[in-house]
Amino acid sequence: MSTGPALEALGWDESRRAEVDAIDAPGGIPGRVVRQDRGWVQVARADGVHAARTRADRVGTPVVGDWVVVVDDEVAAVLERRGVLRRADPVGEGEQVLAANLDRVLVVAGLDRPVKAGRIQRAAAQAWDAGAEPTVVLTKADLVPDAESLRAEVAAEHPGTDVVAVSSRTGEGIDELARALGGDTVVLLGESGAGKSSLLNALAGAEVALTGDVRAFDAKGRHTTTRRELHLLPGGGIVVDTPGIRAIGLFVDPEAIDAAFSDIDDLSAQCRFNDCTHDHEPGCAVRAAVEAGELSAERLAAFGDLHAEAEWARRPEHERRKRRP
Ligand SMILES: Nc1nc2c(ncn2[C@@H]2O[C@H](COP(=O)(O)OP(=O)(O)OP(=O)(O)O)[C@@H](O)[C@H]2O)c(=O)[nH]1
Ligand SMILES: [Mg+2]
Ligand SMILES: [Zn+2]
Repeated sequence: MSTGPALEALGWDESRRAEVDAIDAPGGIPGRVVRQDRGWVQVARADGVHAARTRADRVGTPVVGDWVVVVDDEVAAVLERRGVLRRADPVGEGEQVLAANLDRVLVVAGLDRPVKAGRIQRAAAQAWDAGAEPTVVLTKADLVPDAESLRAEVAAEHPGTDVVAVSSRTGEGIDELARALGGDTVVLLGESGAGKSSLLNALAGAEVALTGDVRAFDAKGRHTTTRRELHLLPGGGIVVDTPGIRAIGLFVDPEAIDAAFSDIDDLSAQCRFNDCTHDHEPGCAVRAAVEAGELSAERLAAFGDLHAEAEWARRPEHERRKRRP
């Protein structure tokens, strides 16, 4: 079975070999899912990209980023997921897994429109939940007179989260970002028209993804990118482009929200009660910070709202039907 440099470029980690060896699949070929369809996946392997069937009763639903073992053009096994990006299932109950084995989430927002704090907070919580680190990427820096001061403003609004400003048009900030990504597997999240696919192309130095005219989706609500797909950058680095989604229902562990609001989490260590809800308890260090003007009341409210939403999403369907929060 060949692995070698081709698999390493896909993010292969030698520690996975034991996992592959433990699978009883003679002639099994390891590879990484780059695209998923109903009943099929496209798998990048040492010998190129090949389609493989997936039978839900045997292997569940492999997602983009999964490592799989293929036998006779069929997925025989999915290797252990080291973290998944997920959301509340938009149709059914519980969670929907979007991608697996990610190192970093790029939260993409265009500077051609107001940067919405809520989007960044939600995506940051999703990132930590996936075991990945969030980086906010403000695109279209070429469209504003002072991108650096906008970047600094957003960074101040989201303590503990890296924020960079780039232009896919002029190339500003792209090389630095590419270097920071190294050989990581990253996923691009952000609303339609934010410039995710343009960023992918800029990082790749080639037109690997279709990009769209902003006016097209303003008028029709259309998305240029219609599926999640994993791309390899020529200089290393693995990027999963996604379609912009209008709103996501959060499905994360509470700790992921705490990680996205590390400033509040740090303060709460000084609250008098260790189960303080920062709502009415005496000796609350978080509310004290709001009163002292050190923490914005909006940020504290957003923190509470996300916790409530995440808790709600985890309740069983019959309970959720009774009452909305
Ligand atoms: N001026 C400028 N325009 C940009 C930049 N990045 C993207 N755009 C433009 O923004 C529009 C949307 O870009 P896309 O990359 O298609 O956006 P997307 O986030 O992939 O959108 P969806 O695929 O629909 O989710 C296109 O018209 C791009 O040319 C940039 O850095 N500067
Ligand atoms: Mg796109
Ligand atoms: Zn408190």
